[in-house]
Amino acid sequence: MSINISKYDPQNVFAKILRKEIPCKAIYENDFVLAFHDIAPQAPVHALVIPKNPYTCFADFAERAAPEELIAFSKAIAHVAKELGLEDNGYRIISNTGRDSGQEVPHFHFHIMGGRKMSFMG
Ligand code: DGP
Repeated sequence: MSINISKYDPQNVFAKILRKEIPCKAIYENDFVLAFHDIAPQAPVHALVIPKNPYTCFADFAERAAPEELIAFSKAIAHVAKELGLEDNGYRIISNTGRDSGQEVPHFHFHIMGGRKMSFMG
């Protein structure tokens, strides 16, 4: 599937989750951020952290987000990883950006994965 990261699509699945049009298993929420469990986990623990504002990808977020939003997002990732019990053994955070990365959902997000030993790429 080819995604368009130059223009935000308000019908993407994470926009629908933010509008509560479809459910999610929420983990954490504040004014800027929502975190929830991935529907197709690639590890024993697999969460997604998304900003509430509409950004298509990491570059869009880095360029347009306010400083307090950037800070809140970073802190939320660390907070959620700790809440999920990943702090001691460690975890992986990744954000796919654009077609070649495999980004499927065109609303910027970070994956948090843990609960098993990771190989280099998987
Ligand atoms: P990415 O390929 O980086 O865009 O990852 C998108 C992730 O979103 C993928 O791991 C599966 C997850 N996902 C897709 N649709 C849904 C959904 O409806 N609910 C939840 N919780 N996760 C979803």
